[in-house]
Parts: sequence; C-alpha cells; structure tokens
Amino acid sequence: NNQKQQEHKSGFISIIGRPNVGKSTFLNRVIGQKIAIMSDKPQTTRNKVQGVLTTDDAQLIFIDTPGIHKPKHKLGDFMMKVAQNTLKEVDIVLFMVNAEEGYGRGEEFIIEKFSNVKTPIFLVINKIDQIHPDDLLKIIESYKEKHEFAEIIPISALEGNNVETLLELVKKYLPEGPQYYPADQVTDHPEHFIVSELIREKALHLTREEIPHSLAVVIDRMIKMDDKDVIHVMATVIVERDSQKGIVIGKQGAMLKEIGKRARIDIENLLGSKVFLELWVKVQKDWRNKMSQLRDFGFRE
Ligand code: GDP
Ligand code: MG
Ligand code: K
Repeated sequence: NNQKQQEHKSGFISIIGRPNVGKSTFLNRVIGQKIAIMSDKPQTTRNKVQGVLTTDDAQLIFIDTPGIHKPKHKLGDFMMKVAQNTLKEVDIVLFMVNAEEGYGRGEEFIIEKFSNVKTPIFLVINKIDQIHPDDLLKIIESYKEKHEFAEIIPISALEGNNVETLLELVKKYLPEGPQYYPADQVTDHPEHFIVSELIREKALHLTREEIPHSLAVVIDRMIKMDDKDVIHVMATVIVERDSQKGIVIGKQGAMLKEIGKRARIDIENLLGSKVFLELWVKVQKDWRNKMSQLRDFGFRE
C-alpha cells in the first residue's frame, strides 16, 4: 500500500465572548444538533457544553464557555473563573465578537484577560450578514491594534458564511492527536444536562419577564420504563421567589404544562424515544449567591 497515512489531528477549542455574540449559534451550526441553548437573552449558557466534530482527519472538541463579563454577583464571578481557566487549558481560543457592535468596553475587558495566555487566539467576527463590507475592514483594523490575534475570520454563524474556512484554519492549528471520542458522539455531557437545558430554554422563552439567572432546572430522575419504549423524566424548575413560582406554574398550571409540552418534543427528538416528562417547581431563595449549592445544580469548576 503506497498511500501515505494522513496525520490525524485533534484538540480542544474554547469559544469565548460577550453574551449574545452568537457562540451557541455557531456551535449548533458546526455540530448540527441542538446541544447548546440559543436565546436572545444574555447568558443562558452557564455550563461548559462540549460539541464534538469528527471528520476523516480530525476531531474538534468545542467548549461553549459562559460569557466573560464583569461580575455582578457570585454566580457571575464563578462563571468568569470558569471561562478564564479554559483559556489556558485548550488548544485554540475562538474570541467571538459581534460585527454590529464594534469594539467596546466589554471587548476590552476580555482582551485584558489574554495578556499572559499562550494559546493561539482567533478573532471571530460574527454576524457579518448584518453589516457593510467597508465597516468590516474598520472593525478588523480596530482589533488589530488591541491584540496580536493568530487569525482574524469574519463569519455569519446564522447563515453559515465562512464557517468552513474557519474550521479549516482551526484544523491547521490543532496538534496531531488521536480521536478522543467515538465518531457518533456529539457531546460528552450526561444526557441529564442537555435535558435540563432544554427545559430551561422553554421556561425562559415562555416567561419572558423573568431574568435568566433566577431559574435553574435539575433533573431528579431519568429512567427507561422496562416494558415500554418510553423514557420517564422527572425534573424540578428552581426559582428564587414565590412570585416567580406563580409565573412558572401559570393559571391553573397552564404555563408549566406548556413548558413541559415544548420541552418534551425537543427531548424526544434528542433521545429518539417517547418521553414522559413530569415537572415540579420549587422556590429556593437567593440560590445564585449560595456557592455551596452551585455544584448541586451541575456547575463545574
Ligand atoms: P451566545 O450568547 O453568544 O451563545 O449567543 P447566541 O448564539 O445565543 O445568539 C444570540 C442571538 O444572536 C440569537 O438571536 C441568534 O440568532 C443571533 N445570531 C447569532 N449568530 C448570528 C449571525 O451570524 N447573524 C445574525 N444576524 N444573528 C446571529
Ligand atoms: Mg450561548
Ligand atoms: K445567549
């Protein structure tokens, strides 16, 4: 056999950037499955979500970090620490910015964190479908002054423009390495986490007046019923105040029913099985500031 063995590359890629720049949209497009939560509200992604892209010659393991931002309370602090730690642990950092907004104080705050990071950092300018090409050049120039990026790539995560190019560049920078995950695996998180995120997403969308941080979802049990092709999911929605509990439950339970209905459809698609979903709502005052409880909610450092 005279065929040259192609080298296999693999590694970890962290996606970092302010809330709503499009990190989850990008990850979902690349992995092609709904594993990170998309929302027009800031910071709905609080845990690391890994998406694994396996091709013939490479495996790209993406980490969707919480947005780095100025902490307002302990949860924010915790999130930022998680995000900062990942910068040093990964092979490539994708720093995503919103082309519509340009360079601002939020970006400056993040770039300051790059000062002693040796990992190659790509500047990914997202949402280019929203701007004029002339403005793009200005944005690129302004960022070049701030930091020496390994690569600068404009994309539209929503429409897909230039995403393939970005992936090829990522591959170029990755070290030679093995296939860490089976080819059909898109995430290494327990299904519990993804299921809880799907429920949380529905709850956030349907209760628009509530702030995302005040709502958490914990999966109490997830079991396959013996005789039937049905997965039984029991989950608790945790809120901070009684008033929020009322909103989540709704008139005669209508809101909770709707949250459950919509979440169930997504969970069934995800698991490829019929799902019986039971939801409860619980008030846990000021849970955001109780660090000891964060781990119970699935936060990892
Ligand atoms: P994240 O907080 O960084 O994960 O941002 P999301 O992925 O949740 O996206 C925030 C919002 O921006 C959503 O409404 C997305 O549909 C939108 N969005 C993301 N990427 C693009 C893009 O390339 N173009 C446009 N026009 N909108 C985008
Ligand atoms: Mg997100
Ligand atoms: K978001």
